[in-house]
Order: sequence, then structure tokens, then C-alpha cells
Amino acid sequence: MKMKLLILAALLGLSFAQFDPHMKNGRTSMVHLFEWRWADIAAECERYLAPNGFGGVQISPPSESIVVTNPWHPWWQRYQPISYNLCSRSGNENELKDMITRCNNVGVNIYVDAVINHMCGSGGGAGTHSSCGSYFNANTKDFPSVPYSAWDFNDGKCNTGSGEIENYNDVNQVRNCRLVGLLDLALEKDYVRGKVADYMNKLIDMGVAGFRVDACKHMWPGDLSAVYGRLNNLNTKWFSSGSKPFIFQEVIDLGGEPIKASEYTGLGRVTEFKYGAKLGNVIRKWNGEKLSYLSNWGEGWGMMPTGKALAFVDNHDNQRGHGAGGASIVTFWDSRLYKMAVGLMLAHPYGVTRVMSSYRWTRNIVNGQDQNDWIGPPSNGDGSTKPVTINADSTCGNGWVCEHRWRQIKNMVIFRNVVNGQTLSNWWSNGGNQIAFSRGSRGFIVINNDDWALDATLNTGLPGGTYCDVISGQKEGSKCTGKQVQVGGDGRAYFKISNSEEDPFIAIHADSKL
Ligand code: AAO
Repeated sequence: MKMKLLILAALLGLSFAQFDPHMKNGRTSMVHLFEWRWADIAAECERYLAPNGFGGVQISPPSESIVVTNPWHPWWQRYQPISYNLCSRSGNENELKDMITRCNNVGVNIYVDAVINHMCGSGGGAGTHSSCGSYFNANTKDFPSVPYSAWDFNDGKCNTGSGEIENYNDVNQVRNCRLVGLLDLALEKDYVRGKVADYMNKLIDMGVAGFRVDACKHMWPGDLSAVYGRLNNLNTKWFSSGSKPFIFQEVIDLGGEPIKASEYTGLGRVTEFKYGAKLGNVIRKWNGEKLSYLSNWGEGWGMMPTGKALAFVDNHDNQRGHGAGGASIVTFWDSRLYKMAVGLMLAHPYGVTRVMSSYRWTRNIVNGQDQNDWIGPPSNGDGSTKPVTINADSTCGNGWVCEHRWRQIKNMVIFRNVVNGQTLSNWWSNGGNQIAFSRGSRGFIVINNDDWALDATLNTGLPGGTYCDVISGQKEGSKCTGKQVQVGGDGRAYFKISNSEEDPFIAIHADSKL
């Protein structure tokens, strides 16, 4: 009996570990530095992320990819692997290693976007137009730098005439056929699993803390489980011994398809796409949605259990009309709504949170579809990525948006750390689009998304004192640079938020107290 319990505990321990992002020093959020160069990420870990409480970075795929020149170096070329060599538009292997080391040394984890479902598109041609210059032939499915050959692909198993996924209601198609023409790896093969695991283990040994696994809907859960089972524990130079890599899997489940996120939640966390799609509707006040309906936000809204979820407002796909989520998704283009949405996400206890950090591109929207959805990161004439420059006011230059550096977002990342582990309490709403809640006795947020002022005395749950609002400003020394909130000995405070304010919300927490 005892033995059985021990085995059970060991098994549970093993699988639970993959749900833990292993963040250091009480940090709780990661930021996706989409398309950033490794050298810039290393510098950002040291100069900004560590000092401001960010726990980790999701990086763009580091593996060798095809290089596409028509259209001109699109961002999505990196989702078409040519080999598992570690040179990409973001930098070479030494730069990658340097970044991982420097970020780890300041307690910021690196999570790798792992593209393991497929190689490049079937129309990718032959030659050395790849990011490390490796030869490949998409026509004959030959990738000698791995090596993979025609035997290592799924085509024989695909039952559609085109070889493509034609119907998302057919589970076999979704997992055995090609996703948008991408050559589909046969992950049931021990050989393929081994190559994929070797790639991931090389990164683990270099010090990464985990992976975003791309296109998991298109891989059989059993195959993924076999790959994850081969992964090493994290590097003990930075992580406690026995730590399993953090796994978060990209599965788009908005309901309505036979493949469910729940098929994957036993293996690791899963990206919760309902989060941003539904929150977008609420913040935009579409479909009759209101902030006050959020009192049971999370599982109560049909989302997966909080311990399984990776929560985010937008991602690199749906901020430009790829993937799923639709028009409701809020992004930096709607900055006022966006700050509110991200602020709300970071204040709310649901999930492990990911903040998006983007670059600007020239949109050309025709019939709701952005014709420029392919445009890659800010780049030089030869297609190389431009560095991220930092302006005097700490915003970014060269076309990088750096949402994670917006004061409101950065301060809410800190808020989430300060309130970590505290339950949502003191919920208040006006029945419309004005809400407030505390996280135990550590933090309080009030939001006004109505078209009139919020004027109320609310129970904050916080100890009495003067607090700096971290949205309109923050605490600096013994002063607030923005609004001040006076909390009485009874925990109550008076709030007035005009609907025309730049940011119609206020947040205070234990560390913003004077
Ligand atoms: C590029 C070109 C293609 C070309 C191909 C090969 O654009 O024209 O054929 O190269 O040469 C990215 C880009 C792709 C790009 C690809 C490779 O987005 O445009 O193709 O790199 O360079 C599905 C997958 C999901 C995937 C998403 C984009 O399930 O895994 O498509 N996301 C990841 C990455 C993404 C990347 C890849 C995967 C590939 O994040 O950046 O692609 O590595 C339904 C399904 C979803 C499905 C969407 C879109 O969604 O549920 O699973 O996502 O369709 O096909 C409602 C429904 C919702 C539905 C949606 C759209 O909202 O509720 O469920 O409508 O119909």
C-alpha cells in the first residue's frame, strides 16, 4: 500500500513539474519578445526584465529555418524548420548561449518556441536558402542536416486527396495531414522522436527552463508524451535538481472542434485561446458583454483549470489575423483598451500569464484581412533584424513597440508578483462596466469601462495608509508620481475615475504604499 502511494506520488510529482514555470524570486509572468535578437534579449534581461520582476521570456524559434524572399523575409519563415542547428534571424548559437546564460544569471528564464510538428512547406524548393545555409530539398523531403528523409514524414497516413488538412472535424486529418502545406513529421517513429528530443535536450542543457510547443493540435498526445518523457531535467547550474522543463502547448480550442485542449492538459499547460477572445468581447463591450460578468472569470467562463492554463490577451498570430480568436482580440493597436485588458489579466489569479511584446508594421486591411500580415520584424535592407534601441523615456525605438515597457503593463507585472498566492476577494461591480477586486490584503484594482464616471467608496481589503496608484504613475522614493489613494483604517477608500481619463483604472498594492 505504502509502496503504491509512493509510486503514485512520484508519478504525480513527475507530471506536475511540467506545469511549473520555475520562475525565480517570486516572479509570475513571462513576456514574448517576438522576433527579438538574442543579443537584445540578453541586454533586456539585465537592464529591464530582472529589475522589473519579469520571470521569463518566450523567444522566437531558434532552430534553422527556411529563408523566404517572396514575400520579403516574413516573420513566419521561422515556423518552417530546415534543421535543429541553432542559427536564426535572431542570432547564432554562441549568441543564443550567451543570452541564456546572462538571463539565467539575473533570474530570468528562457522558454523556447519549439517547432517539432513539421519541417518547411512542401513548396519550399531545394537549395541552401536556409538560416544556417544548410542544404535541403523539400520536393524529396530530404533534410540532411538533421538528417530526415522521406521515411520520416506522415504523408502515407494522410487520407485527404490534397495531402492537406481539409477538415478540422476529422481528427486523423488534423494530425496526419499537412498544416498549410508544411511537411508533417511522423512523430510515431522512434527515430523522429529521438531527433526532436535531442534538439530540446540540447537547449535544456544550455539552460532553458521550458518550451512553448508549436502546433500541438496537429500531433497525437501519445507521441508528445513519448517525446516529453525523453527530456532531461533542467540544468542544475540554475535550477534545483530534479526540475522538469516547463511545457506549454499551443492548442487552439475555442470549442466546436473534436480536438480538445483537455487531451493535452495531462502533459503540460495549454495556451487558453478562449481567454483573449472572450476578454476582447468584454473590453470592447461586444455581444452585450460587461465587466461585471467577470465575477466568475476563468473556469466559470468555460476555460480550462487555472493550473493548466497559459493565459494571454493576444499572441503573435492573432494580433495580425492568423490562428484564431477573431476580431475581438485587443492588441497594442487599441492601446487604451489593451492596457485595461492586460491590467485585468495581470490582476486576476487565473493561469500563468504571458505578456506580448510586438513590433509595428504598416497594416493594409482589405475586407477585414490584413494584406500585410506577413511583414517581418524591423529590418535592414539585407533582411537582417534591426536591434532594439531604447529611447530616453525608456520606450523602444526602431519600430519595436515594447508593450512590456509601458508603465501600466510593467507595473501590473509587479502587482501580480506582490499579490501572488492571494485569493480574489472584495469583488464589487456596478452591474455594468465598473468593477473592483482585491487580491487578499495585498493589492486592489478598480476599472471603469462605462461611458460615465466611477464614483464609489469601496472595501479594498488593504491595511490603512496612503498608496500610490501604479497606473497613472508609481511610487518613487517617498512620493507618488501619479494619483494617491487614501485607505482608511477600515480598509475603505474613495475612488473617482472619469470615463475620459487616459487610463480609466487604478491599482494599488502592498509595495506601492508610502
Ligand atoms: C506560411 C504561409 C502559407 C503556406 C505555408 C507553407 O502563410 O500560406 O502554405 O507557409 O509554405 C505560421 C503562419 C502561417 C505560415 C506558417 C509557416 O501563421 O501562415 O504559413 O507559419 O511559415 C492553425 C494551427 C496552429 C497555428 C495556426 C496559425 O492549429 O497551430 O494555424 N499556429 C502555430 C504558430 C504559427 C505558425 C504555425 C503554427 C506553423 O503559432 O505562427 O504558422 O508552425 C482554426 C483551427 C486552428 C487553426 C486555425 C487557422 O481556427 O481551430 O487550429 O490554427 O483554424 O487555420 C474560428 C474558430 C477557430 C478557427 C478559426 C479560423 O475562430 O473558432 O477554431 O475560426 O478558421
